[in-house]
Amino acid sequence: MNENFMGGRVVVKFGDITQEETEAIVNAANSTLMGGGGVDGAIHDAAGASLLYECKKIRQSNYPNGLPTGEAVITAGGDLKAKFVIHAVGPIYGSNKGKDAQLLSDCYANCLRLAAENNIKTVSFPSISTGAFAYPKEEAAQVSSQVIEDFLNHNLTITQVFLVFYSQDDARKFVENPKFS
Ligand code: AR6
Repeated sequence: MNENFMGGRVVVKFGDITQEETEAIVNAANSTLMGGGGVDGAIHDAAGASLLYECKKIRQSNYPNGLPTGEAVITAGGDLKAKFVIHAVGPIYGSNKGKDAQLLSDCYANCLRLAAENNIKTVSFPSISTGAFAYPKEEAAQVSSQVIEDFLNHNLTITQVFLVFYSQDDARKFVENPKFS
């Protein structure tokens, strides 16, 4: 099942994001940038040791206390097909004093901004925060679709955004709850 929005600029699919061939893939990281479980673990495994090495350098130089929630940084893709990985820290649902939606939106916006600044034309996102960080999938769909639409309406560098869900059921939950106009 591949569902399209915005005239094909947004494609919803299901699969393993480590296999995507877009120029960049997004990692749902945590503030340590040192890897973890879920999609973060899968991306670090598939990319190889250079990813962790670059993340350590970023921590040392710019974020000694960790990458704040809602922000994103970019590294090379190591052994991945994608040339770049954009590492974003999503909100842990319910622990941000009512600012979960804003922080999730910031995450997507910062990833898209970094992609455009690096002249990246195609980018794949996992469903940030909807695993270990427990963001309800239907709510996340409404937040992510809105921020992606806003961004793409004002930016022509990025030609296509892929939303890669790990199951058909998760992809369906997105397709049934988007806020695209
Ligand atoms: N491809 C695509 N989607 C995936 C894959 C994959 N290979 N693996 C999992 N997902 P999560 P979070 C989906 O927990 O909620 C990590 O330990 C998964 O089904 O990976 O942002 C980090 O280090 C879910 O819908 O990320 C952090 O500590 C979505 O990816 C923390 O978890 C996100 O699930 C981040 O939690």
